[in-house]
Amino acid sequence: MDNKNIATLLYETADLMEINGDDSFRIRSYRRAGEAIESLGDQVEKLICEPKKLLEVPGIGKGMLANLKEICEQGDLTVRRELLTKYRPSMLELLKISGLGPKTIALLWSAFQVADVDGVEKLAREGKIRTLPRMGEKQEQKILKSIADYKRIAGRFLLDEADRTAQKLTDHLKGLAGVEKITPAGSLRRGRETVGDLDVLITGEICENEVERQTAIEHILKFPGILDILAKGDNKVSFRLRSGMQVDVRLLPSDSFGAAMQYFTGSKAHNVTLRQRALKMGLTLNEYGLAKLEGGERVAGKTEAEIYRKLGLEFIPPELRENCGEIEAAEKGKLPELITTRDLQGDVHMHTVETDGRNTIEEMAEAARARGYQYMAITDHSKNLAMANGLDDERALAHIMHIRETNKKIPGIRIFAGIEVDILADGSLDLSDSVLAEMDIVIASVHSYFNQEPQQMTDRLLKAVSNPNVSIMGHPTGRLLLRRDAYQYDIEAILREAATNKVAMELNAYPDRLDLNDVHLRMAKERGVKIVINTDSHHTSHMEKIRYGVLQARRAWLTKSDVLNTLPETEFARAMKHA
Ligand code: DGT
Ligand code: CA
Ligand code: CA
Ligand code: ZN
Repeated sequence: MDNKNIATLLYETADLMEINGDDSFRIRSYRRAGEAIESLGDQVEKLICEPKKLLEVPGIGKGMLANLKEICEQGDLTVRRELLTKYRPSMLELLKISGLGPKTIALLWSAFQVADVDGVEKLAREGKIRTLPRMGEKQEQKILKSIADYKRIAGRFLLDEADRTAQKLTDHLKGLAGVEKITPAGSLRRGRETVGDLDVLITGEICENEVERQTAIEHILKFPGILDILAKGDNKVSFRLRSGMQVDVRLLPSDSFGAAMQYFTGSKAHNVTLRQRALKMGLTLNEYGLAKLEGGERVAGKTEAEIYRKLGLEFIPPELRENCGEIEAAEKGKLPELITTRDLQGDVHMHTVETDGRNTIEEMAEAARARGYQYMAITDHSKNLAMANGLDDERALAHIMHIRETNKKIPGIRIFAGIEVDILADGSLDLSDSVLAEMDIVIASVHSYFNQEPQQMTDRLLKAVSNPNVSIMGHPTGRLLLRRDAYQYDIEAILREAATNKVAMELNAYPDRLDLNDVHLRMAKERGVKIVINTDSHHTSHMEKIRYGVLQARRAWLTKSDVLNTLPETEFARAMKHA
């Protein structure tokens, strides 16, 4: 079990103990241990044989160590299991709903013996929750909204988690003789921002006959972390992982692999339109191939490219397959030449130990150089973000000096001096204009007062975008995928102002942001606003997440010329100064 799953187990245990009214000191010790393990560099599973090292971690004492041993050996904790027999496992799901804490859940349980999402929703609709102490109509409405939000996102996963799982599964399958290709399909291949279930296709000799396919399926089912098997057939197996993610694996003969890839990559809407097109041409398209309606002779199926060609279309990259005009464009030979990761010359939003990053300027620069970038920027936080130890004017100036010195010391990459400056509640910026003017790059971001009225938020952002020092709007809608909605404002108005002032919009590639989204990126492009794709790295290991940003840019039909950090160093530097 990895650290994240162990931490989740500890948090859940703490929540269940709170529902049970246990000692608050004990509850806190579980939460502290969970937090410590989440931020641990090494895996607990490995450290467990060196208990001394674990005991050095703040928040882990002898008692907790015994718990960790139990988790590593048994996959669960006795306390948690016992509490779950006293209460209901569905309470763990209720805890995921924002606004429903352990205390409220305990109250609902003792008053109504209700402990599941649908049950609570029914109580709220019937106006029964307002009869409880410290509850009212307002709380009831809030709970209903939270439940609606929860139902919308439940069972979906961030792109990088799906990607990691696909990678682990691929590694697991590689060992099997007779497997040739293992490819993720579905929403992951299309680069959607979140993934419902993981679709994986396998081909190779082992898929050619029933006996061997069964051998392969038995091997697949040895994948660690499988919680339960949902379906098992002749050429397909579905299972659920402990993380909650569902995985569908299909085993296919190589002569129909292209057709299966096309079908299972989707999207459904794209496939439906494509099939209608085939019918008009006297052809049928399904997961086995493209064939003539009359007589059934097969005309394509081995590769996707062949299928699109036979349908009179350019090859459509998976990211565009959403039935949003791509088929018409492919017919006319007018698909855009989509941006690729190789086009990017730099990553210009990063944090260091000076604020809330984990690495030094040198370490970040070396990691960026190793990726082959021409340039990068250090953009630490400003003082309004006190939690992150943000910079005031004086420290910001000293930091610029430090960045410039490091730039001289490290050859082979240009390190720009930048800042991610907070946009304060009234739209003014958190540092003096004279300090901002010293920067090569100024990213302006909202990190507070997310709930302003749309008009107030629009005015606030307009003011920030019209500050002549601002080069880029950071993570422009502030959403956190599966956690927090975008803040509301008139994005049209901001894009108009940004176009006038030559301020670029960020596409923040961090997988829980992916902000701007595809729709807004297309809007920006249409209005002549340039994009900068950044990782917002707080650690050298985050820089690879740039590819999720590129996937999102591709889904928005962006080309190299839409994205500023494809420019060579000097031109990019000029663009950041609106020159
Ligand atoms: P997800 O899992 O919600 O993130 O989204 P997808 O796109 O991965 O959807 P999924 O897993 O239900 O199905 C994978 C692909 O299989 C989908 O993109 C297109 C194809 N597919 C599924 N159901 C149908 C269908 O009823 N008709 C057609 N033409 N294709 C389908
Ligand atoms: Ca899927
Ligand atoms: Ca699926
Ligand atoms: Zn930020």
